[in-house]
Amino acid sequence: MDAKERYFWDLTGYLVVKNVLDTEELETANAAIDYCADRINQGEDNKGVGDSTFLRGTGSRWMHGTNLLNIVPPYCQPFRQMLAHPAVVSRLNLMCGKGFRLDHGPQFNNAVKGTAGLTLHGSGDPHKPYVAYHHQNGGFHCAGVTVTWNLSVAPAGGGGFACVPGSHKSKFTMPKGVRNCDDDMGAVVQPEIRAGDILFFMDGAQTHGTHPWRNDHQRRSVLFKYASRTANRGGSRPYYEPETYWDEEIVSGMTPEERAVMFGPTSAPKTQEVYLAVEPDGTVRLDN
Ligand SMILES: O=C(O)CCC(=O)C(=O)O
Repeated sequence: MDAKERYFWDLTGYLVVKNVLDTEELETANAAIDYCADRINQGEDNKGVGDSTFLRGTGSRWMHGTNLLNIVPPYCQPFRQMLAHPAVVSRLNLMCGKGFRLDHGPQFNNAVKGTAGLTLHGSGDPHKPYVAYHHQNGGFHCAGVTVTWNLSVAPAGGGGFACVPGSHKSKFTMPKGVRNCDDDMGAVVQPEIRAGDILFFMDGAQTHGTHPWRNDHQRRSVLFKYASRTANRGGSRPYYEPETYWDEEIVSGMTPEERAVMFGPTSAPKTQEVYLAVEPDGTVRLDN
């Protein structure tokens, strides 16, 4: 990561690195996606758009139940090569610190002409210290960074990844029109990303989402969700349930309040059962 990249990353919260994959590598990765394309699911129309008009479109498309690292060889190879690619390691060592790890993914995000966008999210709102961005001693740190490998071009204005540059440092609540893109005040950018480019973004710290896909060709993006060594982003996995994180016999018979502190770490708990409060009379209760 050179000084120019460092400046852009710190300023905006994202970075596009060009031409990481050559033509042959792109062909191989696209052939691997073709191999398992019948596993692409399409969700309900407008599911992730909330009350937005701008983001509306047909259902989002992704591969469910298939991890691209685990498809039959040789098709898994392109994705295994992406995992600890030098272009990734050299930058993540600085962005989220040495010892970073893959938290979840890779996630294949697909789109065809008319596919809906995704409401903008992140920006540390509400503040999540475990994936937030901060500076200390002349360096920076972001505990949640996603690296997107682009297997087809996303022309500027054509849809796909969109973000609010600088939002990882914002001190104020995001206006609704920015979040749903109906009145984005010019704050939202959908950068051009060409096939073979990789995108780094501060997933969690920066406001981001997707714009509807307007191109005749498919969107083909593979998202690797990395975290700092001690951060944990994925909240939907069984491993954070008390019975898995500990052993079943250790948590068996615990009260809901005792069990609340036995969940494994995650920045996105998919349950209210982890929150506690103390009543005025000193009783500890689940806070939901
Ligand atoms: O598809 C994308 O590029 C962005 C997806 C997204 O918003 C996310 O992974 O949180």
